[in-house]
Amino acid sequence: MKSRWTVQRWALWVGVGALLLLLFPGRAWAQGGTQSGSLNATDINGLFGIVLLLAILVFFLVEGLLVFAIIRYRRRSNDEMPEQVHGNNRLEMGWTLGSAVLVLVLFFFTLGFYQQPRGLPANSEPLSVQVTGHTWYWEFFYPDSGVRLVSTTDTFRVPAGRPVVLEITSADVQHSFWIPELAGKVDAIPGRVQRMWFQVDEPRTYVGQCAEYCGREHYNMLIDLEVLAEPEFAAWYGEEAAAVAAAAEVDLQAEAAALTGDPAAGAVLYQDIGCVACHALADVQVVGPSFLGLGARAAERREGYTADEYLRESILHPCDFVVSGFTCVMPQTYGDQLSPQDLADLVAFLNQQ
Ligand code: HEC
Ligand SMILES: [Cu+2]
Repeated sequence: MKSRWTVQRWALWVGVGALLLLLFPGRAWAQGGTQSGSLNATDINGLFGIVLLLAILVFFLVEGLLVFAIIRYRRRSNDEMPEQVHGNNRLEMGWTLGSAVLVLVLFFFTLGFYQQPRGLPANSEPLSVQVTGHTWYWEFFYPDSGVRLVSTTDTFRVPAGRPVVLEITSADVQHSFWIPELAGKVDAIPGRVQRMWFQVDEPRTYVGQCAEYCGREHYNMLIDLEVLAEPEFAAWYGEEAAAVAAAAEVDLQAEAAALTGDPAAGAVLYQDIGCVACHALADVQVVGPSFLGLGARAAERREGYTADEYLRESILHPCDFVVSGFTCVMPQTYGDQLSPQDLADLVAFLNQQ
């Protein structure tokens, strides 16, 4: 009687467990990593499939032999004494070599996988993002544009159909970057940069989280990833990048205005960065207007601009105001090249002409 009760109790617990699994599958599945959203994840899952297949074969082999032995060599009468065996060289060699071969096969497949993700698909234009773990949020920095996002308030956005290369590090303690459906997890270690990449072809959202216990709010270090179709990504990214550039521009202008310019340093810049190719100091017109008398006329050039403001604007945004008789062929990228001090020096130099 007692043993049957135990069987029933086990059955009950197994049933309750299965029910709980059915009731709360939500996030648990998303973290399983068995659905693949990216090229890399497909490879990881392929590897997982191979390991699983081998494990199943080994399971049935071992359990089969066990059941076979139990039945075939069961004790048939009370006074029966089975044959006693001590060691079997052939068998032992067999299972040692057999397992060694299995391990080698697994090693071979795994090695192939480890090498594969280091190379990006040929002819791709990857997007680079620097990922930094902080207690307790993720920072995503796009070095090409200066766009910076934080996981607590922003959605991490990347384009579909293009590899995204992540350079992962940490600003404080150890974290681990993990978006289960996209790729393996990569530890974020202070003072070290680890690279990984993924490519998602269909626009979709994914969730990820820190996978290394890092303190009180570790549970809350979540990542919302949105993979956008290329045109939508370009639109969003363009806006963010423009906002960053505008903010940098405001800073550059304000910082340059607060500095005292050195005309001698400005004269050197005039030569070195090539203003001299289009502007002359004497009364000769080259491509652009001569700088002769510029200091005196700068304040009158544009309504509402002081001489300094006009000169800074003319260097940073030459095409916003075009001197009559000229077309705007002046480079519009000086804002990216010049430091606030450079700008102040050039303005001081121009004011003296
Ligand atoms: C490729 C030729 C080219 C180069 C290089 C160039 N400029 Fe110009 N620049 C022009 C032209 C053309 C104009 C007149 C049209 C306009 O206002 O945009 C001009 C206008 C200006 C003006 C307004 C002049 C006025 O009389 O109001 C300033 C100031 C100026 N440039 C400064 C610079 C400085 C400083 C550099 C170097 C950092 C530089 N430019 C490099 C072509 C050039
Ligand atoms: Cu963590």
